[in-house]
Order: sequence, then C-alpha cells, then structure tokens
Amino acid sequence: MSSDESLYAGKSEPLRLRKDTKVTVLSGAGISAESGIPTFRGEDGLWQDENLVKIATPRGFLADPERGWRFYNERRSNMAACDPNPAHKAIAALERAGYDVVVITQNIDRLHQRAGSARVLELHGTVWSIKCSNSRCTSEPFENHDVPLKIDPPVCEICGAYLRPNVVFFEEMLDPEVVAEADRRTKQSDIFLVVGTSGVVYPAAGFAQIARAFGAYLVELNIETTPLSYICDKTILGPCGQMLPELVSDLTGGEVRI
Ligand code: BV8
Repeated sequence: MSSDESLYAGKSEPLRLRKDTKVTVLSGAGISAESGIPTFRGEDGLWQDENLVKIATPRGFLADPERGWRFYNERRSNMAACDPNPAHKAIAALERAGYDVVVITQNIDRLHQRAGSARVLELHGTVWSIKCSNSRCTSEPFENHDVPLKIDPPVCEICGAYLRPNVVFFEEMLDPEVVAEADRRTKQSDIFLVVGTSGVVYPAAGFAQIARAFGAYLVELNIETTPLSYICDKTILGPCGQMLPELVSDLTGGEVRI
C-alpha cells in the first residue's frame, strides 16, 4: 500500500492507532506462505490432494495412523525449518510497542509466537502438541518438538491408543474456551485485520462477520479477493510479508517499523 493510500476510515485524516485501540488479527495459512509453509487451497495447496484432506479428519487419521503421522511429521519438519516472516514480525512489533493486539490464528505452525506475539489464540491447535486419540483417556496433551518424530506410530502410555497431533481436524469441535475468548475479543475489536485466509473454513471465518456486526473497521490483506472481501472496509492486495509492515507503519504514524 503506498503511503498516499494511508488507511482512511471515512475520515479526513489517515487512521491512526492509539495505544488503547483494540486491534485483532485473524490469520490464515497465507501469513506463513512467505515463510515457506504451503497453504491449503492455492494451486499447489495441501488440500488439493483429497487423500490428505481425509487424513485431517478423526476417522481418516485413525484409519491409517502411520500415513497420518507421515503427513504431520513432514509438516512438522517443514515448519521447524521455516522462520517468521515480516508479516508475523510486524504484528509482534505492534504488541511489543505497547499496542493492544490479539492474534486469532487458524495456523498450527506457532510462527506468531516465534515472532514474539504473546497474545495468540490458536483456533485449530498446534502441530507441536500431541494428545491421545482416545477422548476418554486421562492423559494430558504434551508439547513435543522432535523433528523427525520417533514414529511407531506413537501410542499412549496410559491407554495404548494411538497418539495424534493436537490440532482440530475437520468435523471436530474447536476448544470451546478458545472460541469463547476469540468471540469476546472479536466483539470488542476496533480494527480487525483479516490476513492470508481464504475465508472458507468455519467457525474461523465467522469471526470476521462478527467483527463487522459489532462495528469494527475491517482490513483484509491477501493476494486475491475472498468471500470475506465484501464485508471488509478495505482490501489490500499483495503479499502480506510486504503489505502488513507498511500497514503497521501507517497505522502508527511511522512509530512501528520492522
Ligand atoms: C466444526 C487443522 C462442528 C488441521 C484445519 C461438512 C461436514 C463437516 C463439517 C463441515 C461440513 N461443511 C462445513 C463444515 C464445517 C467445517 C468447514 O468449515 N469446512 C469447510 C472446508 C467447508 N469446519 C469444521 O469442520 C470445523 N469444525 O465445524 O465443528 C462440527 C462437528 C461435527 C460435524 C460438523 C460440524 C473444524 C475446522 C478446522 C479444520 N482444521 N486445520 C491441519 O491443518 O492439518 S482447517 C484448515 O483450513 C487449516 O487449518 C487452515 O488454517 C484452514 C483455513 O484455511 P486458510 O488458513 O484460509 O488457508 P487457505 O490455504 O485456504 O487460504 C490461504 C489464503 O492465503 C488464500 O486466500 C491465499 O490467497 C492467501 N495467500 C497466499 N499467500 C499469501 C496470501 N495472502 C497474503 N500474502 C501471501 N503471501
């Protein structure tokens, strides 16, 4: 976004954040694309392979846990080799500068946290946590960063069921506490940034609609328009690794630059 296109909220002067302006970021796989992590629905997206989509369901994963762990282990290896890009860093810099920023992410890669963001809600869990696939088991999810994972496939020491990535599969409920916190924050938002998401997965995409309904100013950053573009006040087209740092600098009058 060029400087003369500074963000206007229908006012005569460019939109500027105050330290108490509530900024919420809904991020999707597109924010990690420039870090080298594949997206899901682009032409070479992960979900172009129907078999992989099946793995990301409870039944599909347990039908062939070894296949499932090969898929998730490949992704863990890829994510471990990738670093946060300027888009993640711009959001973290805004938070570090004392602005009120919360990230609601669909991503499972933890790149927001590695960039320094402390206030992150992981709607779909994370690939760096593992849990027992037996919902009645008393074991707790645990962090594991082994790359590669020692795959047998791993089974639970308590009940013997297969372990699985602590991510939200399709057809699975999201963590109600995370959803409630994301809903609460969304309804309070003054500025709601929709960054790098195709806006087709629910309930995640629904937070943009809630933000709209509760009066936030919505800005979408994407390389193409999406089904959420029509409810956004502004859509900034371009790679978010380039556009988001410019937007953050604009919104802070040049105070936050990375
Ligand atoms: C639920 C974790 C209640 C795993 C993911 C029929 C049966 C059952 C369910 C449904 C159904 N129909 C609808 C549903 C609901 C379903 C859903 O929404 N399906 C969609 C696909 C139609 N949702 C669910 O199942 C959710 N649970 O509803 O529970 C329930 C219970 C039982 C039965 C029914 C309902 C659970 C959803 C969570 C699924 N888990 N991931 C894993 O990752 O392995 S979802 C998956 O999609 C990813 O997590 C990803 O985060 C998410 C959203 O995708 P995006 O992040 O937006 O990524 P995408 O590739 O699509 O887009 C990237 C964007 O970036 C593009 O716009 C691109 O242009 C842009 N971009 C690219 N490069 C850049 C860029 N932008 C800027 N800069 C760049 N450089």
